[in-house]
Amino acid sequence: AEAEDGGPQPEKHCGHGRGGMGEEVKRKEDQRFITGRGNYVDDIKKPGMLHCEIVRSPHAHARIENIDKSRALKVDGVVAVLTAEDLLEHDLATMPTLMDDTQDVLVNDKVKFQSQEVAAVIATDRYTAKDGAQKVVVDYDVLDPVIGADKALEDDAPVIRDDIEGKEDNHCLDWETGDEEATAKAFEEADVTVKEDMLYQRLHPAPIETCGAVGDYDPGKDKLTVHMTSQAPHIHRTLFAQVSGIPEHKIRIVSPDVGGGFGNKVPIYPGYVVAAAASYVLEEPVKWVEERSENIQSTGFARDYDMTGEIAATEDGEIQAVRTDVLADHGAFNAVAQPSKFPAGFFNIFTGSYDIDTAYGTLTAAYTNTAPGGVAYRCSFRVTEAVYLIERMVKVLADELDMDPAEVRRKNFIQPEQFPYESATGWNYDSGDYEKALDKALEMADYDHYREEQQRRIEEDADKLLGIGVSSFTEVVGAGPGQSCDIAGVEMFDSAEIRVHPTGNATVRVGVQTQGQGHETTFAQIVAEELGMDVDDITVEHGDTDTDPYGLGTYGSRSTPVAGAAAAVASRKVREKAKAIAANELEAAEEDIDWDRESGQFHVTGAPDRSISITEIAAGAYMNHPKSEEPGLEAINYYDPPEMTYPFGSYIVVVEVDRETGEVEFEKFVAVDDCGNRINPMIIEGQIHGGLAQGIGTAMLEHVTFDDNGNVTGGDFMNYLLPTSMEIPEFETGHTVTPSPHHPIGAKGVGESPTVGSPPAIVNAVVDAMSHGGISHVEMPMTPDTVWEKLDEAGLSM
Ligand code: MCN
Ligand code: CUM
Repeated sequence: AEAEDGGPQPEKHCGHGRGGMGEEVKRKEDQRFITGRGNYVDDIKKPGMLHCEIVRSPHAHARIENIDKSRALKVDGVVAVLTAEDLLEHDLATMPTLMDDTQDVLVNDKVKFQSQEVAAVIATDRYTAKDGAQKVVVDYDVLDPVIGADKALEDDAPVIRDDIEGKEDNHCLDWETGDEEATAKAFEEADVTVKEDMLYQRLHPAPIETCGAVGDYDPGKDKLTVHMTSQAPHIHRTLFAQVSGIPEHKIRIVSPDVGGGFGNKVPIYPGYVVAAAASYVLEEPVKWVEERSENIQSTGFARDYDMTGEIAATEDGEIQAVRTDVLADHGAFNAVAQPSKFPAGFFNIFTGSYDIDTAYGTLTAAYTNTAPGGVAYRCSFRVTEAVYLIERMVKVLADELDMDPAEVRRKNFIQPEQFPYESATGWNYDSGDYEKALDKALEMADYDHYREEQQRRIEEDADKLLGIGVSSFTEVVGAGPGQSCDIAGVEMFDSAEIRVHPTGNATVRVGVQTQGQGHETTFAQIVAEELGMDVDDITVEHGDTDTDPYGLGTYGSRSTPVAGAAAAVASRKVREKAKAIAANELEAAEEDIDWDRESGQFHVTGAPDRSISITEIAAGAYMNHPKSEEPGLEAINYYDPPEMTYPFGSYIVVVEVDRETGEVEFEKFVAVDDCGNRINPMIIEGQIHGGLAQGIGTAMLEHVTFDDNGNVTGGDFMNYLLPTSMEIPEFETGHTVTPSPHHPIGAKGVGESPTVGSPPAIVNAVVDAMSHGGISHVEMPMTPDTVWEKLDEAGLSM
């Protein structure tokens, strides 16, 4: 059975047995990963390869008065020491950020954050490079650092960006959305209004593999090859061409196996440029791989939104308006990784899953003496912050009205028949059935039982309180329509190319780049489904700009919504041509050839016996091609999505809060996700598990902190706490299926849903344990001391 758009219908196709849509195909890439045969940037070794170590500033704000290279150059094995001056000669001293700001590759004049790149030492091996780096003497004139967006905007704050002409303050940008007047009116007239301040703290994506690159300029071919940890090789090639002046066809970016990205590998970092520039200057391959603390301290961080949320509602819990005001810390450069027309990302979606008439949001961003921020971290372009805001505020409202938070949600959900739905801030939701997902989660969580248990513990004055948190989030992924979404000016389409070979197998090349999401499996499944091929007969390639079609890369859970659509459309193009070949082989008219999804065979209408498989057709395409067609069997598609997709879910978290220690333990963790039609349920479940772990890290442990001097006090894994298996409970996952009406296979993205949706559920649960004591909010990360203070404030501590 085909859906109207020709795509498979939800969940009906599990098990044609060829590894198509909906089958739990084991990940093809895992063979090499679990046998230690992965090929990461640091595995690349080239003859004559040199190594690069970056000298970083110990100060957060300082003018460089002098750099003395002489002692470093005397170290045996040190080949060169590069500074801004050297890069200036080659016009490589600065690079554009993704938001059109200009960042020094190596500091030219003034250091703007601790660990900023000051010089690069190139040597025959890594240890010698490090020895050399310790012998570079830099004289600094230390300036007062500006830490904290609020401090940055004070009148007498030192100006960080005096490199920008006429800049006399640390103001970075203002942004607003929605209807100010109508929202103000709704608030004036409302029965009930609630307000809460909340910080979405600074986080670091912390992939297992840090960032790195091997630059290799070949003077013979006049070609620069850069192997680098990139989530977006093509756009990085374009930016490299723009920075270096090297023609784009003379640059090859290869992103080999990537050990996790999570947004960290979307921007371009100075280290990449230094490795490439050093290779260009020295005409030898140069490798740069950063250490863990360098990764945490100097590569982009995420969040750092200080938000105020407000809701206006009726007495019986109908939400009439939402208002928010944000103070954002953007660090020393505006390097946020968002489509360029969205300075606050997709934060506009803060009306969430609810049918709310009017909304208004404002944001002010400031420069501070910290590493450039807003890169993204499993976030869908600031949707994480938006979801946190609205899902926290709904809980605040429910407590104010003394209503069940699940009921308040149910009352306000956008109803299935309202889709496509335009939100108060102008976003077009494609499809949803929020109540269904919530009901399923409530049932899985045994919600009523825990509500009773919670009451019982309060009445019995138990040592451990119970809290139940709900989050019914809506995500927006699949950037995006080229008209509104671009990265550095390039429209955010994506691509897939399929070549079916004479012996009946195929190579698929895609414009997105996997970092652990399993694309080599799931993209093969899409093609297997659409061509009736076996998934084992399909190889997926990605991450090489010399061979793959141009694409915008993997982030914002866009691979399935955009490149996945391209893979389906390209498959259907192949299928059309296959029909002509089938007609030729079967001696029938092309109009009389049907394709049967179940069997994967092409057959003459009304005569299922007269059939032919894609393998036989492939042979025909090369060995007996119809004269009406070109030989060969391939197709390419560049897909510009008409709209984004809006996955959603309901998460329910039950926690125990220890009144004596403030410790929080997870009693139950239920996640019901809806990402439309599912390609590989097992991979989806893995994505959910990983993302929930990161949501727990966010809610309970993680925070990049600074002291007043701008020292990163959370800059290593001793101080930046990641969750381990000890902190992660058993997850109970479930799903509903609401296909995207505009996506060729009805799929939505899912990679970020769990990280986006879970932090508010967790915080809501901890607050819920104490709300009878009047507690309305607990700031993340909810460490035992933070929680204990709240218990104490509520008179609940022991
Ligand atoms: N999928 C599916 N059916 C759907 C939707 C998705 O089977 N309806 C599958 C996809 O085919 C893909 C995976 O789930 O194999 C994730 O797909 P998608 O939601 O399209 O997200 P992307 O592939 O674009 O991945 C990006 C997303 C982001 S933005 C971050 S950040 C993140 C995440 O994925 N980083 C990750 N998950 C990660 N997982 C790993 N292991 N490593 C990272 O760095
Ligand atoms: Cu928002 S982190 Mo992911 O988009 O790479």
